[in-house]
Amino acid sequence: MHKNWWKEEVIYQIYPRSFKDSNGDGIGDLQGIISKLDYLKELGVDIIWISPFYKSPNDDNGYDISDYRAIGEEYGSMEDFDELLHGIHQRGMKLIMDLVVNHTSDEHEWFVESKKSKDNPYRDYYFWRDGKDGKEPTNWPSFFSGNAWEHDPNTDQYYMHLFTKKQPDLNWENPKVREEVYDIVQFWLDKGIDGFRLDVIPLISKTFPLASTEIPVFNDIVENVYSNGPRVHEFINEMYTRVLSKYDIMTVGEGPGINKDVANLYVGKDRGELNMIFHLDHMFLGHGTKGKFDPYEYGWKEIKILFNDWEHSIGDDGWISIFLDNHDFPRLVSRFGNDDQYRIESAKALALMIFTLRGTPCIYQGSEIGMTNVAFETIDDYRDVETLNFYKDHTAFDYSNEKRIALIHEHGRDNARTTMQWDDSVHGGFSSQNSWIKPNPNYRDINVQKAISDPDSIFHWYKKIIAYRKTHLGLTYGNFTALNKADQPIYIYKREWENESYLVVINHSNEKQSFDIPTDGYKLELINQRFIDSKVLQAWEARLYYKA
Ligand code: ISL
Ligand code: CA
Repeated sequence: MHKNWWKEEVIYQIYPRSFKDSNGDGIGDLQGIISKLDYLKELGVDIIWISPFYKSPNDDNGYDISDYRAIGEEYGSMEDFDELLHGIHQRGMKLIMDLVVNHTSDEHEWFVESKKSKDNPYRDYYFWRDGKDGKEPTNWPSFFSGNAWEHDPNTDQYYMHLFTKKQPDLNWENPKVREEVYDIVQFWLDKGIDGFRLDVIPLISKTFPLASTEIPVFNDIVENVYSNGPRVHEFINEMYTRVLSKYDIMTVGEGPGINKDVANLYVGKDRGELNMIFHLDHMFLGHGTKGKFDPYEYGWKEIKILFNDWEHSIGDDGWISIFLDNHDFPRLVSRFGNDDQYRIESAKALALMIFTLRGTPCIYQGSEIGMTNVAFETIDDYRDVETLNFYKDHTAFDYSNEKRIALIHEHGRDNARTTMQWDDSVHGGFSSQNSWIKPNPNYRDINVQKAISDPDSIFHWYKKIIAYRKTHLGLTYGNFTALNKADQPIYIYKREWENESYLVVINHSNEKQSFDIPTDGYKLELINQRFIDSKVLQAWEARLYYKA
């Protein structure tokens, strides 16, 4: 197994709009992040990934960029950015930025030009097509409701947008577009950042001719039509050769549509592409024909099989990140754990999994204190464009309003986007004023201040495991073997490296469970609750054993 720093370190994701507001406008900002760097250092994380804070009209909270070299005014200035980067480096941490180059904002100057006329020099930066029989050029569904083509009356053509209509897709076939992107990448690397998270990177190469599809299931369309296009590896490799390879940095690709069989084409160690991916297979579990708001039932059996299979396929050649939530999905304790009776126990058990499966762990802000999903009563309190579009979409979803709200409670992205809960003061210590999105009312109970003062908190458990992982390289490099059948309500696996062996035992159920895997010769190093019986696990009990 090849050694690399980015395998040994821990990533922490910040969603800047919701992390910390420094100036009372209700929006998180760079000075807010700066004021919390000591907190992150204390937690023990190494690599800070910040979701986009470039100039943007914020149709999709910054994933629609109108100027790649400017900081969004609500977030601060370039001086603030320099101060942030310096503050991170001074504390021995690293910064990776979000690179969103599958699409731009429709307010980016390239698109403003492109829209002007059919012979504008920027026309070919995007995908423009004539309609078909007075309708869209293809039947492609966008990620966020409706068709993926928007009509422009001025030139009577349609442009492609796989996300919202304010996020037109860039045409990577055009060498000028690729040059522009590499320039942007170089601009930020020359500022001294430590890498990128590449948004929807498998989508950058389209398959021609752009044609309607018969595939009924949305995720299958993503995998087979939108992702993994014929030139995707050529493009990524070109970016690597031209810029990325010249710096000691890390890259992590976000991978909708990357399945375990093609993953190593992106992250195999000799491919000259990416260091690791965030694959979304476990995140997309339960997404039915029309996506997340058309759910089907799944359970831990599917989750474990998926993790085991991925470990197998990636093998010693590639690398992935391990995470159970981010800004696009529900909170991990609400989705995979029990955010009611066993909130603390289950959040700790899931954390043990994140830090002991093979891959670089990634924590999403607030999960280190066990933040939960939110359930706003009315649609007026929701902000996410995906949620709002779904609520309005009465053609694709024949649901009552109650059903819509119930589905939003369970699956909406705003679950992860409520403001960070710093203390129990009004606004949860996030801001001195009302924020752009309401806080989760449980901030009076669940907050950082309280977590830090309680030695048994989820926060201190995270801190302990992170420190342990750093001094036990076997948890990074060791091989992985699942030891129990996937249909049992427990997850037991081994990690082995040189003469070391680690045994992880997790009860992912609300009931007691017994287990019969031998632990002879092992020492119990970490346990998330009071030890009662070596062979009986309490609800959501999690243990880490070690033997050398
Ligand atoms: O959120 C999702 C499910 O509804 C995902 O399908 C998500 O759209 C997909 O993983 C791509 O996500 C990334 O690109 C989007 C942006 O909205 C997300 O926040 C980002 O993580 C477009 O840039
Ligand atoms: Ca602010």
